Amino acid sequence: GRLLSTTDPAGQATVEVLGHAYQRDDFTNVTSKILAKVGRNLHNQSHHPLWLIKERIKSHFYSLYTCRGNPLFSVHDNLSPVVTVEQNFDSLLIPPDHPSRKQGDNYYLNRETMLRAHTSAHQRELVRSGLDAFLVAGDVYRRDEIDTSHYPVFHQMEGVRLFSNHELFQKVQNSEDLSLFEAGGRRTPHKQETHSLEAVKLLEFDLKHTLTRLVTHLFGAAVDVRWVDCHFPFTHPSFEMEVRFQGDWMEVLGCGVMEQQLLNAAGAGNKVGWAFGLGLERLAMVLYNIPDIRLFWSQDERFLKQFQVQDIQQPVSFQPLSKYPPLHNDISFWLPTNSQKFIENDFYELVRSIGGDLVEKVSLVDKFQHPRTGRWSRCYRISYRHMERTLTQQEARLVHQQIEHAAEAALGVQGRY
Ligand code: FA5
Ligand code: MG
Repeated sequence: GRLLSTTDPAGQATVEVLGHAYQRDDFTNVTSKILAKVGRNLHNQSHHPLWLIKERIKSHFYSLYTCRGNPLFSVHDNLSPVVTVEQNFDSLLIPPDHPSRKQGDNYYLNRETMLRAHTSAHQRELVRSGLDAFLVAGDVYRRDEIDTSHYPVFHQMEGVRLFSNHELFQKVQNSEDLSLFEAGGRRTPHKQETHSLEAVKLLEFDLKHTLTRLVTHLFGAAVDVRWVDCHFPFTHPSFEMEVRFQGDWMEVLGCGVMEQQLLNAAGAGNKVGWAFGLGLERLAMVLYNIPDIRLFWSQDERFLKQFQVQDIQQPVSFQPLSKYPPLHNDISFWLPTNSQKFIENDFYELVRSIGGDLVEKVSLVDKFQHPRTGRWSRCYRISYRHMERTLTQQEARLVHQQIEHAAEAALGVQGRY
């Protein structure tokens, strides 16, 4: 919070986003660097790799799932990223004191409004409008760590599918006795209290089957996939899918059986459903072998022209731009006497807002406590790398010094430079 008020033009009482003015308050922490990205809509920019992967997912769902000859899933890719805090959290049953609401993790316009942190923020309104099956694609905003697969603005695709009793059980023999709901049930690791086990098992199977089909459609049958159990306040049970990428497992999506309380509140209490949210950058990185998430923001024709295919199904053989060498510079400082006052994401944000896309990664390399004063010291290594040319040590030094000064001015740390 504090950091940002100091970097914004003094005395400005409102923040302008997409033509609307929002009253600033003690929650406002959005920066001009971030606001400059709102409205870029990379996912709607024809032949951008994020557009291409979105189109391929859409066409997969259109061709596979139809209802009397019409696509079953409707697609929403133009919903404003400015949402209420209520939409982003409360509508998804995320409790008032949940850690995901922290100012340190989100971009707030003020106490009531924020840049959405996930496309799930639109689940309730779309279900309420009567839709049974939909996809939402959009830009989402988070204050997060800095490395080659995390960026403060990224893109998600949400999918939701609801089933009536008849729809879920139609393929099951002797299904007359089966029911979606069961009275007096208990919540277990496998199901919610109101759901019947039969319903949950079919939903879970359909969800995993749908997503496995999607990734094999995108990557081919050789793709290595695994499921990990996890937790979201708006689904139960919940899972994450990981895909093998460059020798490691990379998380590409979260999903699960929708909490019935959410459906009840959205006027669909007679149905059950599943939902997923996937990271479009992560999938595009795997599909096209894109080594760094910053490249999606590149305006370099050598990058963009590679995605100019005639037909969206045509394979793209992406030639990574050669990687120019990185430069590493360390920064060490004493934390404020009350070390709780130091928010790591405030530091990451400061580094990103000064270093911009020159910063590839920030990693904590050392911390220790002074034996006498009790103060904590931290040392971070900042890796600088330009995507399109070789950086000079002098250029990197200049940026690094600005970061050193700004950290002292804004974060209450004391440089050991
Ligand atoms: C969510 O955002 C949930 N809303 C997903 C969900 C939807 C669960 C519906 C259940 C039902 P998560 O924070 O894990 O979950 O993010 C989902 C995906 O977004 C991740 O798997 C990853 O692919 C991508 N992602 C998350 N953070 C970043 C980031 N900083 N940069 C790039 N991609 C990211
Ligand atoms: Mg996750």
